[in-house]
Amino acid sequence: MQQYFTFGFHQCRWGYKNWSEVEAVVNNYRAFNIPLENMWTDIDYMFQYRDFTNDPNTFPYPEGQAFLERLHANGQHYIPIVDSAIYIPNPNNASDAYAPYNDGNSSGVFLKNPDGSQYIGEVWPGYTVFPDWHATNSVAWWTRNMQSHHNNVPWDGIWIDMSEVSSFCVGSCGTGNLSLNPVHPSFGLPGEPGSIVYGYPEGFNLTNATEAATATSLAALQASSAAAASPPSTATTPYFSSSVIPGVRNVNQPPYVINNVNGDLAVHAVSPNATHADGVEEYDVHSLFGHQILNATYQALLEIFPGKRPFIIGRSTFAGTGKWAGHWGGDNTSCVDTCGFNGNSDEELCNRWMQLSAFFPFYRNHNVLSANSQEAYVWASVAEASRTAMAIRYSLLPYMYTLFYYASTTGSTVMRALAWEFSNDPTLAAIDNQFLLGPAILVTPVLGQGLTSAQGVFPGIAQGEVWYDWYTQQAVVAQPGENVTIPAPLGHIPVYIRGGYVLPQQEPLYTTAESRNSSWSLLVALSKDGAASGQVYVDDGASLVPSATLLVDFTAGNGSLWASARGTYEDTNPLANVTIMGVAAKPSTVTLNGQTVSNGVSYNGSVLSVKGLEAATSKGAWAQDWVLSWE
Ligand code: MIG
Repeated sequence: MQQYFTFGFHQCRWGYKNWSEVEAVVNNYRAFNIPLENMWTDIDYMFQYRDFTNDPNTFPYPEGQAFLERLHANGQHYIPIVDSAIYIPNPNNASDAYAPYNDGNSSGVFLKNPDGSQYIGEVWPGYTVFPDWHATNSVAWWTRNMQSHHNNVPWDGIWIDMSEVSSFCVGSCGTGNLSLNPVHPSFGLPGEPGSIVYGYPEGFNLTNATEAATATSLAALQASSAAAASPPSTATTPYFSSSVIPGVRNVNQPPYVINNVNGDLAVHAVSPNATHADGVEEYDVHSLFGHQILNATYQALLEIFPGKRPFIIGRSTFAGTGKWAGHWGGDNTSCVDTCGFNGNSDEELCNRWMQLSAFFPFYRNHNVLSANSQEAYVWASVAEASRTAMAIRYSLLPYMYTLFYYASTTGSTVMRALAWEFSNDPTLAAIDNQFLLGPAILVTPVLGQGLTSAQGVFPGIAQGEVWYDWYTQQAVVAQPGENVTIPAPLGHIPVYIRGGYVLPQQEPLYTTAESRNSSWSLLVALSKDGAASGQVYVDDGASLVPSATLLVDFTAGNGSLWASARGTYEDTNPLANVTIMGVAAKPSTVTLNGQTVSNGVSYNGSVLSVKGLEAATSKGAWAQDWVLSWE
């Protein structure tokens, strides 16, 4: 179960230069009235890329504290990155001391070489060591360092990166070399000469011909000077280890097919021969590093925020990690992330992405170093599209939160493939361009460049399933299996509501805290038999073990809608509106608990709308059970 705030929109990028730039982004979102819940910083905030430090020039603690006070006062949150490797200082340079290393070294929490010396790889800070999660003191050491960083920068969650666990050199490359600490990785960073980001999404040449032509020729120039500097190697990758000695275990080059660089498992990650405190070789537990660092971080956050659900995402996870943390997809190209990570984004792609991922559980815009800015306010059409989609998302937060409640208590899913929900229809197994959010929201996004329509099916039609257009609230007319062409100009994402469901809503306001504290509404989508049901789960949105919860059941049928609550969590927000889709004829009376509702009732082509119920529910929408009837 996640905290409520984690379902708000997140803005991240590699390359925010200092606190003022970060705060300017927060202010710009506000100025453009695009909800921003969570602001993130990448490795840029650190002092020389060292975990648990801030650069005193660009991200000083006092300025950060003042900024975070303002951010928190506005109901917003801050999440920094933490890398998996720990800088090991040059022992000959007394001014280079780094406390988290010294603490860890004396606590015996770093991976070793087979000969018992420290395993020293290379990551962003230069030479690094790696936490050994098998060592008895590792979690306590990790927690201490997280705690002291949090004392300096009161963040709200943690982003764990490089946890595969990644290393830039092969093997224990720092052994004997600590006085030669590399000041720069052996590859160019995005934006550095030779690595300028000239990539754009498909179709950029059609929508921005001049810029695209310039970028293409500069990219060609960059590629040809790179080729001149280092001619392409003619060596082919040997898939079988060349150095297999029968009967001898070589964990870096095991005697089976591995499609890794030079067939060597020590490339790009800590070597499989790194050795844990209990003698276990990294080879045997490699895939668990990412899982264990998230567990350690989870334990640390429980110490820092007692009783609260830790908010953590990680790049490497394993079966079961979901109990402690979320997962994000790492270094995707700009074609597959919210507005895209690697390469530049453009207006059209970012517009489509901001709308699509408004229906994903984790909604984060993230960008690579030196690529063009892609915050939602950068293009007017993207700002508008974002506001539109975010209003839908934020209005449905109670529905999404309830889905997470069931996912965390029963193992059910949040985003669903169509075939998962309609498992009796084999034709749906191939559908990968549409998805359901829970059982009742169908999203059919535009996935191609330059398109003005989407294509999608409406599952279950043959069995009498009814689908309502989110925007018009009218039932869709479609044949079973028909691949329907749906108009979807830029800025419009097709969304449908499944008949038979009651969706709880609150007002889409700037932050999730404000939304949680606003009036309720219900969207009732009647099935062909005029029935519907649903639930909403409510608690304080933060506690690991809430002291009070509320579960409300909704049932509609025969011209009535019942709400019936169980539990002791007190929510005093009134009920404002009930919208019922699929009402065959105009009702002559609407009653709430037998009392005629005389104002705020309208009927428009199968949609019955009842507004202004606040006065009748002023103690809270679910404070007592009720029945709304129409006939
Ligand atoms: O080697 O911290 O996947 O999200 O922006 C790149 C910089 C290191 C990889 C992560 C990406 C992050 C980047 N990191």
